[in-house]
Amino acid sequence: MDFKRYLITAALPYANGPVHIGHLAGCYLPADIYSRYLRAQKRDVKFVCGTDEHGVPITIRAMKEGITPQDVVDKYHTIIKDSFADMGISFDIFSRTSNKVHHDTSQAFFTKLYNDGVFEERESEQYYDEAKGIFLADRYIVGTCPVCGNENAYGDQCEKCGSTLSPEQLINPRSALSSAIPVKRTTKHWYFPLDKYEQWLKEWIVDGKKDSWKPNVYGQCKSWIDSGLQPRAMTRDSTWGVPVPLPNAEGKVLYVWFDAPIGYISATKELTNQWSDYWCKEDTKLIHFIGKDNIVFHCIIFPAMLKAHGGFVLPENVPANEFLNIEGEKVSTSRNWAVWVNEYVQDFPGQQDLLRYVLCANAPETKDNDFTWKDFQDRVNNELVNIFGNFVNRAFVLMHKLCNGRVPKLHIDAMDDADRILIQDIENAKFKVQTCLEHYKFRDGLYEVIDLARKGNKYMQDKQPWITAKTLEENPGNQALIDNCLHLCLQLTANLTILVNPFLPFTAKKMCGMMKVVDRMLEWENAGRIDLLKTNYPLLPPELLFRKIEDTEVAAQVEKLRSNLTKATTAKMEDQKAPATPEAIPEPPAQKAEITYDDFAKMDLRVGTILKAEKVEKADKLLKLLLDMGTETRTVVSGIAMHFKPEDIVGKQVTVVANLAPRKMRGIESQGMILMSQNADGRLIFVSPLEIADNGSEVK
Ligand code: B3M
Ligand code: ZN
Repeated sequence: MDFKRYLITAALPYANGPVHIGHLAGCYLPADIYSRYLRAQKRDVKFVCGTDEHGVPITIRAMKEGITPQDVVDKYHTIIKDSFADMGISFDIFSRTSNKVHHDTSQAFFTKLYNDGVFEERESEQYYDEAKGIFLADRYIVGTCPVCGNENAYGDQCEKCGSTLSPEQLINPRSALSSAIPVKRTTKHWYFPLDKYEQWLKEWIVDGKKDSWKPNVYGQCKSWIDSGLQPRAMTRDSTWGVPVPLPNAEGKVLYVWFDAPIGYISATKELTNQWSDYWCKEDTKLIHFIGKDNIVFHCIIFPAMLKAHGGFVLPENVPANEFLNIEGEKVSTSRNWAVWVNEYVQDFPGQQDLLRYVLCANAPETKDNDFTWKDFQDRVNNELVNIFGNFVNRAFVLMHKLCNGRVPKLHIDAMDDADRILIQDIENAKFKVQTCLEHYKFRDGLYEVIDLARKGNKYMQDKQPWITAKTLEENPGNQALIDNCLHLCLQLTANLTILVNPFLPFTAKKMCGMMKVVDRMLEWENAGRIDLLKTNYPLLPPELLFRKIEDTEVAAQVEKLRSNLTKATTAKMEDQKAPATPEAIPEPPAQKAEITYDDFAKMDLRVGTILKAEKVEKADKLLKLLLDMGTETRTVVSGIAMHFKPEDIVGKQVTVVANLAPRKMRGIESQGMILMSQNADGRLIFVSPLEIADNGSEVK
């Protein structure tokens, strides 16, 4: 089919942490290279992405940090967006799934399926944490492993002995969030009958995509389909997410993997009024760039949803990459074993293309690959600096020295075989790079670009125009040889600019500046030509395209990884209160002097519920709370404003010291004090009854 439009999507990153270089290598960089290439081809392209702002990990993160989910996603949306912009990832839009267009779009999608009778409604029993008021996924339940006795086994697996578990098998199960004992509750959800799409998926993927999809992608899909598909719940019990648009569905939201891919549609809507051209017209080529952990969602579930809805194009290809390990180990965000993009940008200002280069040259296209800082250094120094940068620099320097700073003439009659071979190499390079890019072989494509520079270097080395220059006095006609050599080297440089532009856009821009050409030269159709720079056109002196990476920088980055790991491990130990090495245990607060029972009995501790909370004017730390104490209400001024937002704590039950002498703070009389505990990291936590207690009841 002849495609008229291209819609390129890159997986929507969860807005619960910054992005690392594994993300870049996995999908954002290839998607960007592909989009830039298509634009250079003057094809009609939209490249869409945004943050995925729903799902359990985000609510958990919010709970842990004592902030709202909205705070979490606001923070990371900005960090992620900036990282991509810094790295030159050229989205046409970077949206977010918490915005209205997306809520409307995903609800309308759900409603259409619902009205068409697609969903099956089912009741099931699920674990519920009464203290936190939420349903618990299996991995948020912990308890003692029945196999090995590990007290911190998860509801789906024991990490100590490797047994696969279900929450029912755990001895003394407790919620990982509150330590409360989980109880079973019946809940109703809407299931998408994937099983009914099995036959269709077989035909579409197993029979239809064998030759066009990457073997890693095709293989995963086939084994999924072969092992039989089951209905999947498309809703969840949660307060964070896109509400299920049905009556009597309070507390239910769309499953994050239902709404997130629809985010591609919403983002396109936000981008252009012509959005439906890109989603509904058959001659659109839809390509999803993702990492391998997202394959089933993009190749099986989302296409089945699109098919059930009707009227949408299906992905033409899903070129998923494998994972990028770091220094021989799997990336782990919880252990902070990662190279964060925002930190790279800070540590190597202005050197984005070095990272783009290495991540593409070493991309995990067919298998997991390893990123090491040593390899980063080697590739930058040996390939970018020594081959590409060196060639361009020499061509410019020699042209200034031997040709008066202007593009010399090409003397046809003085051409030899080496010149003709080089011209052929330039022409071939275009087709080689293009073929690679059309087939999502970005590594090979980049290799061809460098290879052209390598050929340029060899050509120049063989011709040695600086030696020829010494013969000019005797033989002035030899200027033609010098001219031809540098003419071709400069035309080759112009070609390199076009070919490298999708991969290293910052470099291409610098090169355009040196050649004083406008961006239009970068159009792909110009590649392969040797008349891109006009004879006699004056060029600027060369700029340094790439800088070398020093040994000390490599050492510093490796050290940074190791020390991050140590810090993260220490923090995690504190978090879990697990036995830690002596130096990792923070000093406990000093114990107070002994008191008698009578001392204790003097305190009147009672349960109360926060009815109202508001900031105290001109006092950063204070919140004014109104408490329901059962038979009365009380005002308490509390120094917790730096830790909680007023609206987030309304409704919480707290413990109150009810007989503390009243005290005026900022003109407000505080009639008591609420009890808080404080973690090693300074976080405050309410001391609350585990179950709802009567307001005003005594704590003894
Ligand atoms: N947020 C998972 C991930 O970041 C998920 C991708 C959604 S793409 C629609 O790996
Ligand atoms: Zn075990």
